[in-house]
Amino acid sequence: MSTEPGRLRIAIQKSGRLAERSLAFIEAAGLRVMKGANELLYRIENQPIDLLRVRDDDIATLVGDGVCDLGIVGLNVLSEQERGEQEGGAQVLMRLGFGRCALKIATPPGLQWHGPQSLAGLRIATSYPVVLGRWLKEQGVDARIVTMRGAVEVAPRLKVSDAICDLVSTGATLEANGLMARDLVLESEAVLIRSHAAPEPALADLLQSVEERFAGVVASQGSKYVMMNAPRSALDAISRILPGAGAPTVTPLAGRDDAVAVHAVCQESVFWETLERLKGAGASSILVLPIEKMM
Ligand code: PRT
Ligand code: ZN
Repeated sequence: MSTEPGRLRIAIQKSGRLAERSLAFIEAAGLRVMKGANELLYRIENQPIDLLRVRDDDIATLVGDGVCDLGIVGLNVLSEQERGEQEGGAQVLMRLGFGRCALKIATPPGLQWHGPQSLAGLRIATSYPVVLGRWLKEQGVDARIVTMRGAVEVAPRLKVSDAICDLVSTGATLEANGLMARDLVLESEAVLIRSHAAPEPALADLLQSVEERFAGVVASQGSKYVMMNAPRSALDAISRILPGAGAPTVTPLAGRDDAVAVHAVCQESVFWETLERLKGAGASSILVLPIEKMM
């Protein structure tokens, strides 16, 4: 793979479930993606950054080996390939809030289930033998792992296995195959990973600024800007109600000594119930606004 010096490299999935969302995430950080003729490599127009578009299975290796500085990959894929720091593995910087799914144990409904112990002595088909093996060990369960590259959900019907361990998002695939979800092995979503190898010295500042922008995109995703008027006497009560907010900004209201304007960034969802509680505490003219950028 030919890569140029003087440019930061980010590995992303070329096509598949994470591909579009990864590009959208990068663009949300103000990096303008040029979709050129080169299928393998997209350039960022306004920064010396290249996007390497690859199979998701290769992302952790590219970042672990220092070929790429950053990567976006499913935590499930990363956990399966985990190499540890001594072997040059990659470091998870942050969860990105998309590509959510769960690695679950599922069985035919006829199998009696009393918890993970029910898997003892059974055959479990999966594409995640490493993660499953680790989980079984933690649970103290001795079972046989049958590794399959795909079509795991048909294994029990083909009598290849008694149970499966597979990714689930809506659950439709399990249902279509007459399987019941029984236990959670790993909760997954797309994560940003970083190489342990230091970047080229000239790119260190750029790498830090990209990481900060990405953190800003993640932080702004679930956050809301909340504004209201409130009696001074209710400030303590209101601060306690605001979900995941630091100290709110309090400013005087013209011509009113008893009331103030309160502004706060809430890191968690602001529900109708929250607004009703704020109102109950004396707040009025409550506004909840989306946040576009945050740093
Ligand atoms: O070509 P490449 O190797 O890059 O891609 P891939 O085929 O290995 O992966 P891809 O594109 O299918 O998925 C990429 C990543 O998306 C996964 O590694 C997960 O991190 C994430 N993801 C999120 C999912 C799902 N949701 C998901 N539902 N990956 C797979 N599935 C499968 C699931 O296994 C099931 O068989 O989709 C099927 C439908 O799920 P239900 O529950 O909605 O029916
Ligand atoms: Zn893959």
